[in-house]
Amino acid sequence: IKRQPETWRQTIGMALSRADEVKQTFAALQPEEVIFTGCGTSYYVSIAAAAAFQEKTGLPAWSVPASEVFLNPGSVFSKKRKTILVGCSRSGNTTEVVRAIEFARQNKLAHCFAITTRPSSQLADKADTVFHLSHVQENSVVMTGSFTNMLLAAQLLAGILPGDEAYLGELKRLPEIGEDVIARVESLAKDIGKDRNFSHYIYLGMGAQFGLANEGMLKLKEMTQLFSETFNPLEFRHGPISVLDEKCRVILLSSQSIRPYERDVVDDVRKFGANALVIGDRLEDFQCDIKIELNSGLTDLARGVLYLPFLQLLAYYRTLDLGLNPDRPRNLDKVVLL
Ligand code: F1P
Repeated sequence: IKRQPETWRQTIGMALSRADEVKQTFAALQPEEVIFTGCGTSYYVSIAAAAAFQEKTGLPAWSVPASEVFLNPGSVFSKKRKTILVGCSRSGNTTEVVRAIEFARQNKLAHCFAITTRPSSQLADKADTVFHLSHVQENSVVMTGSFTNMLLAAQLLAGILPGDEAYLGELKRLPEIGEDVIARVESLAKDIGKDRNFSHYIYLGMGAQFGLANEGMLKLKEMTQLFSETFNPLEFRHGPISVLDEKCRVILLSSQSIRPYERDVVDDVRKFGANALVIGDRLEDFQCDIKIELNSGLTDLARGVLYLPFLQLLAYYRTLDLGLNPDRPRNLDKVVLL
């Protein structure tokens, strides 16, 4: 978890060294949409990546779980559009994502791009273009640094294609800011992780932050098996809010662009007796139980990976407090095969 900023530096170097080549690929293909896909954590990368990609490139971009690509292709592909399919996978060997790429290529439905940490994998072999993150080698079953690095690679691509120097400049600052964030939040995560008062964790996030909220939720679920779920903050009020009680901890991944709406949701969370933790930038105007300031000074779409170290460390320390081994999540293997 703590070595992530150093790996982000290498991901930035890798992506920028490929800038001319990927620009040429996209220019030659003239895609009309980009679909990001993956499984589990890598699907959550896809959700956050698609949001940044569409905003920055202007190309329609969205995400689907990899199984939808080959089991439900009619609802994924429109024959009228030229598509780039981006498969995200740490291992590059998860059956669903490999089949998704195979299916799209065999049926000439898309040009296939891969983002993976394993250059010698089925996904890397089958894709037309590959972003290799071979400097990110994780041995753990639960993914941490692979998530942030795959997301950062996709965000860099989203900045490179339109030549958005302001966005690329923000992304280049992430390693340094990340080191500061980790140094400041680790002891907080440890203390909060030891708090035994909560048996139900709810993660809230909107837009790209929805993918990140899901990833925070999944880390806690995989490592601790505690009950955890994710909602869009405003959707949360349309029913799910009825579950709130003093056993719930609600973790909001704040986006500055929707701040007044978020404040109302947090007020509701506290009104109904639950605990509200908010993480983000410039949190001074929230009335909540815990604030985790990222202090990044970055825009909502650039700040993304900075939320993760705290969420990962929180899950890690909660796991240790429960007497469980965070490297041995129940019922889960490193690579899920069909
Ligand atoms: C995807 C995944 C992870 C999960 C576990 C098993 O792997 O399902 O989301 O946490 O590690 O694999 P991959 O396709 O990214 O290798």
